[in-house]
Amino acid sequence: MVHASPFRGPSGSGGPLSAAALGTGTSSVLDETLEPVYQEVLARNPGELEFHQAVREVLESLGPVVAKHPEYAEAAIIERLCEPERQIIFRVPWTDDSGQVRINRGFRVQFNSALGPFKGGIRFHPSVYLGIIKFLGFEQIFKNALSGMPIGGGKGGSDFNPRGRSNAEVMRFCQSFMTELHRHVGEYTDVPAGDTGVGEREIGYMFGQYKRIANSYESGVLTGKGLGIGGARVRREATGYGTVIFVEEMLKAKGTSLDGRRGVVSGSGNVAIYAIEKAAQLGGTCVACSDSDGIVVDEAGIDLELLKQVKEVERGRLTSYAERRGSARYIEDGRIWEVPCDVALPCATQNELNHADAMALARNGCVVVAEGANMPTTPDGVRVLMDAGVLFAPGKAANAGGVATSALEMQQNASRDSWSFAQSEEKLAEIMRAIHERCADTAAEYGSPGNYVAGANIAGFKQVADAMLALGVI
Ligand code: NDP
Ligand code: 2IT
Repeated sequence: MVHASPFRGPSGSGGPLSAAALGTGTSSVLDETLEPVYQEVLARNPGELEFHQAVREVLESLGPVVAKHPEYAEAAIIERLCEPERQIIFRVPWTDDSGQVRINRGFRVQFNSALGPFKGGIRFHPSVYLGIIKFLGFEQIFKNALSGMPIGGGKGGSDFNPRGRSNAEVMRFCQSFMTELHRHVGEYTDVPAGDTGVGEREIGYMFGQYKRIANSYESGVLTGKGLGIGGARVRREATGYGTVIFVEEMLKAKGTSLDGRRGVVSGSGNVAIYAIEKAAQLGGTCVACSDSDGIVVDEAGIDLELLKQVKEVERGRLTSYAERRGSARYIEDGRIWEVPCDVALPCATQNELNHADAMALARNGCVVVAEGANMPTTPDGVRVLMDAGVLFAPGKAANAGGVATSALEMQQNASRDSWSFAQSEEKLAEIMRAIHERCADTAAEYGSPGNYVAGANIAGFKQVADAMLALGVI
């Protein structure tokens, strides 16, 4: 189903947008040794604009690294990093409730396994095409390295739109998807998890089908499972919690905190809900969130119990939240980044915060932007925020808590163990503090103190590059 979107990035309409629409037109100059690598990526992957954007964003940080380490160029590390190890595209046939046979396209891009088995989520959204899965898989390589866990990078998904589909339809779709995917995944090969449109319900159906085909209760083949079928405590909360813990670390480094701060969060899915929850636990108040139809502004602070009821239990829309909450206003097609805030957390989708949005945030006194979503800020948006002195946390650092906790789930599955909520949450906090420190230290070491984009890209890249060197030309 095609629906109106308040975001200027890809919405429900499917397929790529132009570079101008993505806000990727005004890039800074690349290092002269990296420009030909980028041109080759453009030529080899035509039309995959989000993938081009994600590659360019990393390459823009790597000038000082390749200058200091000629061994990376000699071994063609960057060229190899930009080419996925394996890309799988498959037909997903299923039958809807009226008996009509439907066809979707499934993807799994196994991008890089230098650090461990491919690891990354599965996205179900009508906008999914190869360029989206490749940008997500590429980002995942560096994010997973930053997490400090032994996991490589991959991503999968389908252009299936779960919106409006019955439970039985979602189940049949997931079973058909896994019927093909099962031969490509495994505890030591590739371990998918959730992403947009894929949560505990979908992971449960996919695990059920995997278990049936493989005749093996191989819990470690998927993460994000429900607690009753081998899932880990805090996985559901991990991405949102981790993003806010990262924000708290950034503010702490500036001698301040989240306490008493006003937040605005885009999206109202898994990441957004638990970002709002952790912000409240740390003394902040989130006053707005969104879905792809509109925004809710609730000056009394978002009522989390009601939001969870509407989104997690009823799988409803934000209009339903607004109808039941006296202090809330619903604005159809509203611009969330125009709501004044100290802390902005884009937690919906790629390219949802553009140049004009960044200008509005800076003008309204925003002090920190942290990406709960993957690549939600356009390149020119990032530049506006940084030039205005707004603290900026890129997704591959800020939202790494989700995949890190997935790796903790793998660890618990492998040892047939189950940790308490408190123990798991403390581990997540430790990991986020370590990622923050690593990004900050690396940025300073390479001459860009305070630049978390450079810090994340360089630290993640170096770890993967060194592993690739050690593994030889494969
Ligand atoms: P959910 O499906 O739970 O929620 C997504 C939210 O964002 C919904 O409110 C949805 O609105 C909105 N949204 C998503 N895609 C679009 C789009 N193309 N156009 C307009 N609105 C959109 O997903 P998650 O919360 O899990 O994921 C959100 C972001 O966080 C994604 O970028 C994902 O890659 C990233 N992420 C997720 C992790 C995880 O563990 N789940 C880990 C790290 C990053 P609507 O309901 O109207 O579609
Ligand atoms: O973007 C992401 O990091 C995720 N969707 C989570 C991946 C995972 O394997 O937990």
